[in-house]
Amino acid sequence: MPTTFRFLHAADLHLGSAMDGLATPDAAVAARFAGAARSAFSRLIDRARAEAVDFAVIAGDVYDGRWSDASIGLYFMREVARLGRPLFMLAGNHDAESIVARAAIPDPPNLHRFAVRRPETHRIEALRVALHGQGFAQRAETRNLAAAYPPAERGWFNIGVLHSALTGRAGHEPYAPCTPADLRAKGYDYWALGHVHAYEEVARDPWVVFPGVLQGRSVRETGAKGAVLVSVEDGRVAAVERLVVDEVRWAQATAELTGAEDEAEAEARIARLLAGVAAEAEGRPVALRLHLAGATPLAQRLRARRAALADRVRGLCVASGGELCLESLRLDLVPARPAAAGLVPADPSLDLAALLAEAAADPAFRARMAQEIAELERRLGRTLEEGLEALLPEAQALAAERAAGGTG
Ligand SMILES: [Mn+2]
Repeated sequence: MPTTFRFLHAADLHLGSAMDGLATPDAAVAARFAGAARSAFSRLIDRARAEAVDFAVIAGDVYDGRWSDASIGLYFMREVARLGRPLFMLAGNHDAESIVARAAIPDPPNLHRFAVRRPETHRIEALRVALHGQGFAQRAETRNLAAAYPPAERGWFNIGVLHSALTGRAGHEPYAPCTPADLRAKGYDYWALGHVHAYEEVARDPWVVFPGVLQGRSVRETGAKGAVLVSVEDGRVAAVERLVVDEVRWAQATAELTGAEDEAEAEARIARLLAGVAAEAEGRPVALRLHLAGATPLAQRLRARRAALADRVRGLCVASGGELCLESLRLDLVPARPAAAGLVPADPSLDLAALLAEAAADPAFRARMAQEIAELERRLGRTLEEGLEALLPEAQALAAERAAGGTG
């Protein structure tokens, strides 16, 4: 009885999704981003064929939404047929049965869908594998679908396939909610989840895994993306490894410019950062959101020449050794006096509030204030004396606030 096999677990292909926020004048780069979701899935099929996996599971959101035409469906079916192994899939919230009509395109014979009205079990007799799952009939599935899944079949390797946010995940609709304890109670060996776009190994006993989105689609989905390859030996999970197949990548990085005294130094720091981002992407195009942060005497000049600065950074992107383009440039800089100017640096032990209170109590200071107020009264033609006691604390608070804000 062969109880040693390997399978692929993917989810959230979001075929047909637009790339969000990429503005590049380079048409070739833009086209590569636009086609990235398909390229990533085709690469996944290539890997599955090369690894000779026994079967594959896709846990929902194959399609991002209703098809504008049949080309996305035809593409997907062609790739499923090319896999040449059984593929089990269910509908998620984005491609719920009510959203994606598919009647026009017949499924290839190796494609098996889970029912949406009730849990369904598919079996691979030769491997003694039982897969349990239920797809979404409607987008907003608020029931605990897992609760109705059948108990594990004894002597079989049991896989639960589920599109769910579990107990809730930031940035994801809380669909098909359930707890890890609900899943454990079924006695399955592996839970193939979908819906959450970040890779997450939720548990190992049993294995509960979100493979994450197959291809990042905006700067909110940064880093390596792909699916997982699960190896089963003697009926137990022996290894779960990520298969990184993304075609393009999104990244966020912060260049720390504190202490950078001139533009050459600032650019050198940015260039070092960009080289690191490019290296990490391993040859893929990267859409980068670059933050410039810190306290530098350059702050005001950089802010004032933002457009020129962005062009300068684009030039550094070209020189980075990778294929970087700028998603956006965010400036989070505060001014600082140049160290070379020989000014006394701010003394953190200086208690501004105490100094102001002392000044307010000083008879000479009060006499000077009275003089100023008398002059003001003369110009205004009315008395301000009553307002003096009220104005002082406010002036103190304002001065303290400015000092804390670090404007120099
Ligand atoms: Mn989803």
